Amino acid sequence: AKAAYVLAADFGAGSGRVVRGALEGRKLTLKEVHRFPNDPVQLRAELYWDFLRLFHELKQGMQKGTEGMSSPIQSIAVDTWGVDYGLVDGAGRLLGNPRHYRDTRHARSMNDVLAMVSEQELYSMSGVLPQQINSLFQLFGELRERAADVRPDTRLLFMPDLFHYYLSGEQACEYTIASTSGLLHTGEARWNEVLMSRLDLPESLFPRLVQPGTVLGELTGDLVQELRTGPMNVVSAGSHDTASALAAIPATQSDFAFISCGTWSLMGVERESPVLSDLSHKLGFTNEGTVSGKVRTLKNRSGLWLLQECKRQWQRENRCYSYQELIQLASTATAHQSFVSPGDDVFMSPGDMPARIRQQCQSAGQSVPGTVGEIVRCILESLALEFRQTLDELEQITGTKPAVIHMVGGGVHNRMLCQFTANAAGVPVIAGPVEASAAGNCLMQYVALGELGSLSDAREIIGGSFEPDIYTPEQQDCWQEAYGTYQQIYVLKQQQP
Ligand code: LFR
Repeated sequence: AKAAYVLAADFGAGSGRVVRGALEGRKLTLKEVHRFPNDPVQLRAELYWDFLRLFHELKQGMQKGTEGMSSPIQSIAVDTWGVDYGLVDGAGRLLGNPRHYRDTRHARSMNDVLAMVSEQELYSMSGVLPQQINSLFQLFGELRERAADVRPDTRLLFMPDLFHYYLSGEQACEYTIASTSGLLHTGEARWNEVLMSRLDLPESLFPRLVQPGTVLGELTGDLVQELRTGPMNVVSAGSHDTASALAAIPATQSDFAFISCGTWSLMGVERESPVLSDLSHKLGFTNEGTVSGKVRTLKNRSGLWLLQECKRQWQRENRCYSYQELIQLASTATAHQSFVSPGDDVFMSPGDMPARIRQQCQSAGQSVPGTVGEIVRCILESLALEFRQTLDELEQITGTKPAVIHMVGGGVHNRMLCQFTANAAGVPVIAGPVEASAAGNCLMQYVALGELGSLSDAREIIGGSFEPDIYTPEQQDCWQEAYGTYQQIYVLKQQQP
């Protein structure tokens, strides 16, 4: 069979890449053609994404991905991190750079909304856990600040939709990315007008919703000329990176938990219907849409963010380490000395993370990690213990204990983290593919193009195309003990009245 080529642009919160996918018979291969950093920009008190730069990188990637190819590229799709959006005016101009979800102002907007609609109500109306990053809160705050800029023909587009718009001229919001906003009806591809009217959000802001795997249109003539790529389709695949990553999990059984680990770690299970109990709310689980119309019940916590920020801080202090060096240092540090709660709010905004980590260890009466190796070890062990905690909670809220953990995303490179996770969780970790978001993005393009029939078809392709690494649990006794300590400090204490 002749190969069918597509381009997948996957923007993470820390870095982006453009990948060329080739489907030949039942085998998918990925070739990374362009990779670039994605650094937030602080401007006065505000934190932004540099959209124009990101669009430039996208174009670079498209050029590199088509250069020298004798076969045509059939389509392109973009997936990105969740919740963030841009506004465009009636002429299609971008109304300023999209705000970053880590902007500290969103906390206030959330409080203002919660004064109007309670947390419980928001949770049951949207299925989405109220968290300050949600588009709903961001938008509420933004509209108050710049009400005059919003006209009847102003439109909101989530990050991937924004890229798709400037590639194709078509305005639409794709379902999986919209499902991170808190603005849809629970588990449905339908804007929540009830919520909009209660919060005075103009319905006119919201364009039509499209399903994952939809051909939106064609690359504009201007871009075909500028980039010399030849014509291609612009597709809404799974536009949320997490939805795309889950589409590329080579699961052969249904009782699995997944961890998509990058800057964030998203851990959960795939289900037919959302979990909306008081317990799942209290434990911090949210429900987002999958590419096949199911639900992902998951916890959205910090992943490698802590490590990334520590690395940046050490760089500022003129101590530059590669990730490999950091892990090497961690491997020589003593095990199970101190733990942090990686998802704690104190770690949310950028800054001197090593200091915050020491601070948290100290306030919890633990030994304070001093060396770089000790800090890195503390982060990785804490992440693994948090995964174990989440696994237990998933069992509590769904009644089923997952038999394995599928881990995908950049975190898979971190072999120490994978092994720690298996050790802490007491179940095997099946790790890979690393570029799950890009792979899932490609697969849904093939579904849109009619090259593949369905998601289960797509998952089989992943199983036959990538060899996973399997980690079996080790050192169960000392990890069990560590888990007890972690729970004592960060879980049980909080449950006491
Ligand atoms: C992961 C992710 C999460 C989302 C977070 C913030 O990259 O998409 O799913 O909640 O970014 O947008």
